[in-house]
Amino acid sequence: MYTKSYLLGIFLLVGLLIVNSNSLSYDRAFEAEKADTLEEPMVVAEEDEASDGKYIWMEGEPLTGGGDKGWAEYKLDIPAAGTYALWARVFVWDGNSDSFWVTWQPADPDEDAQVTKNTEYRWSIGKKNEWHWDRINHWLNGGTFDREWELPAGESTLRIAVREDGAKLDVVFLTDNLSADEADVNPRLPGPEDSITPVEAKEKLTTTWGKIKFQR
Ligand SMILES: [Ca+2]
Ligand SMILES: [Ca+2]
Repeated sequence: MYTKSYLLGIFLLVGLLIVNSNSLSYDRAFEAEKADTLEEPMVVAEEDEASDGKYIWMEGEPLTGGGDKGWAEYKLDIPAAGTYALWARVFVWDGNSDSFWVTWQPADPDEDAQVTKNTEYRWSIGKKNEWHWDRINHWLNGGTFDREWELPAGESTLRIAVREDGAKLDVVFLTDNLSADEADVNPRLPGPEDSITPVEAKEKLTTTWGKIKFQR
């Protein structure tokens, strides 16, 4: 009898974890140009193909060098401690305009990547000459890998800084879906669901516990 109820307990616990991991889903999209702070020479520019007709960049022509000046900073409220990924809608011309620096505190330290040139924070964008969604990665000297951030609940600070001029940033999409498959993650443009107050994920946990207790 003891073994039976013990197994039942394990079964219910596993069930709870599965239900709960499914319910704890959060994403949010926001316009890059609606930064809390925009430091020149990163500026807002207009283009019909950009979401809301605007994007941000350090102005630059194809095939030129230049950059490492200016940044955008976003204060983001994280609803629940967890692991998060970022996607962004971007346009880059070529190999001379296809990267940014990205730091997200408190997961990342308060480090100015434009000064330190730390490759941990270097984001390389592969697809050229076309507006597209790109998973924010780090371009290390040994290869390029998708990034994930372990964040506590509460305020966080995301900084996307110019590394090469001419790279355009339109929309940022924050998600706890860590899949590398764009179709699975389905990054999207900002909509009415992107309220300033984050979704309270804890309510679903309470409901799940209540149901399991009732079944017993
Ligand atoms: Ca450039
Ligand atoms: Ca935009």
